[in-house]
Amino acid sequence: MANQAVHNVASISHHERLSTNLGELTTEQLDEYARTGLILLDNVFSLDEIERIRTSADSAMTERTERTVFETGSETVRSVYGVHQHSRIFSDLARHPRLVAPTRSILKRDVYVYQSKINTKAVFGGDVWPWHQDYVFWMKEDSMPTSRAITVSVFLDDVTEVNGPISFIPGSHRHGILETDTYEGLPSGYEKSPDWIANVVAKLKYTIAKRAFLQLAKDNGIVTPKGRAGSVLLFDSNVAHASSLNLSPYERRMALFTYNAVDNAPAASGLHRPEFLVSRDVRPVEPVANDVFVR
Ligand code: 6CS
Ligand code: FE
Repeated sequence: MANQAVHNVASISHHERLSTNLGELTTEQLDEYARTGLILLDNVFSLDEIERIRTSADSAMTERTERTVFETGSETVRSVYGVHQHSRIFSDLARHPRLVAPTRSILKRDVYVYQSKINTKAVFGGDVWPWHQDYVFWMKEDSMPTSRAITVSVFLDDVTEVNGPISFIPGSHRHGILETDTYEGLPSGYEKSPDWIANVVAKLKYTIAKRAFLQLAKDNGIVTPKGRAGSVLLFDSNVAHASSLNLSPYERRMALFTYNAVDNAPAASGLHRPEFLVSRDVRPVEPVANDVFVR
């Protein structure tokens, strides 16, 4: 029996060692994610790899297409959506093993890219994201069946306490959909925009009701994961999160990819939002080579 036990321990640690090499999460990391609804991985990409991604992010942010969302009443870019559908670098990043492997190890399913965006949180003008849960938008707007989706943020700049980090209530994902306030209609300043604009600007259509927020924040606290450019943050589709203004002179660009379990794809017939907000391509992601960004 003892040998068997030793063998088992050896094989588990061997597997863990292998799995961390492949970018999959370790047992401890999976436990942390299950408990809190988020996990920050430091220094996943080198600064040289990030530099290449930044160049593409900046050119995406200079484009003016229907995928570009501006801050209220200004020419400041808030987000650019569908970047994985329109740029080779972001198509490769969306399929990078260092993003896909951790995601698959959590969902334990094949995944596809549901949505991608660059959130710029511009210097001296990047506006707030009020407290919300992402799954509420995907359930109400796209009829996503369950919350088995994960958003992975790649830090393109250092994220600090002063340039608008994302705040989370750890463990809030375990309460399902929280009491929600719904704001119908087009937010002021966006009177000529399509309906979906209320899903992506500072005056969000669905926000967490103050009573539910206060209770959870008091019980669970608030965390604001910070890290160097190249760090990667994974968070659950139901974890409560928000971000404040960027009052600093430092940019806070993030590339965010939402991965959905292939067997959780909403029915294509029910989709009314544009392709750059909810992808119709539900084929499992085929990872690219690990050194795709290494010159
Ligand atoms: O509606 C959406 O798809 C987007 N809106 C928010 C507030 N978060 C999820 C997603 O990026
Ligand atoms: Fe969100």
